[in-house]
Amino acid sequence: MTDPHTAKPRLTKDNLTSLQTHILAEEQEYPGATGDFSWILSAITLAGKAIANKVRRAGIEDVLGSLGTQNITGDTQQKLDVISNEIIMRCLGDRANVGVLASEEGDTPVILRSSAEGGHYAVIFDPLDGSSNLDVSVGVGTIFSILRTADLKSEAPEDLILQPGTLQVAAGYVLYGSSVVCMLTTGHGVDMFVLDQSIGAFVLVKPKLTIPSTKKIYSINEAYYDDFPDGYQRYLNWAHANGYSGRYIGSMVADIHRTLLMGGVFMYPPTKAHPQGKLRLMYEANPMAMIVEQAGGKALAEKQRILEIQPTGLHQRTSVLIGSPAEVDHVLEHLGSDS
Ligand code: P6P
Repeated sequence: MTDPHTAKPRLTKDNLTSLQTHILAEEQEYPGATGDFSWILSAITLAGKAIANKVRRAGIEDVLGSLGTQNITGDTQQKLDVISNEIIMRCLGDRANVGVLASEEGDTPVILRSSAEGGHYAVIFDPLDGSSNLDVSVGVGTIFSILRTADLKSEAPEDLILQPGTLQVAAGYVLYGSSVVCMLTTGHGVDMFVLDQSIGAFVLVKPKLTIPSTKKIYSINEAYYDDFPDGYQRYLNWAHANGYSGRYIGSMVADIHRTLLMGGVFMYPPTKAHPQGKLRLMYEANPMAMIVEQAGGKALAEKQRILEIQPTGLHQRTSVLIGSPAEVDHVLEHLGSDS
């Protein structure tokens, strides 16, 4: 008689599987899992539900518009940036295994508890990516990356988190769009969940999602065409001549989500304004790179694998070339000796 507690869960399209159930099932499947992830992920999804509620009521409650302040990376802070940041800090703060929190909205990482006190993980996040689009109801999102810190001897905040993306133990995003979507990987493929408002739970809709290998869609802000390195200009000229469509939302979470589901390539190359690229390595590029690679895609900074970049600062920027393997290769073919 099979023990019902150890039998491998059978995921069928008829199952109603919540994110928590799915993570617990995954943890049973992988030796050594201690339930740590489900504890942290339940805090992140709780924050996602609370932020989704705020975003959905943005036009009703006085949470739109900017605060007139800038964060350390020079971005104008929207009211909801700060509100979302506070929600995430409050949800994660009481998770006893979280030692470090680091946010796009915070100058430096926050140490909650040392490794000796049980703080074994760091959560690094962009609380509301794309928030400048909020006033016009364009999809925005929370991006998060989870690193282990237990094995590190240093207690210096930055040392604890400046690890290459290959060491992320989990990554994901919550997209606040026409539906609220959570995309998650713990290193064993990518799973997509949608918030069912009627029961207040993220339910599994696409287990082990894979990115289409090819699709004639490129996603880039072509306004900067004249600023891009020659190779990107050569690629764009080739794409224009080969029947490609341009799709650019200006919100990384929404652009990456479309690329994951439909295929294509998303790029933010170096420009005069951002010679290193605009997007942030630790809490935008790394988590997205882990998700896309786990879904069978490619994620590069020029020609280097994003996940292999050794970070030197919490807010450092990088160029980004992410998407379907065949589409990333088409861009690489045109970069030639540029970089
Ligand atoms: P641009 C949003 O401000 C963001 O950080 C990303 O979400 C997005 O991909 C990018 O900047 C858009 O930048 O220069 O095209 O407006």
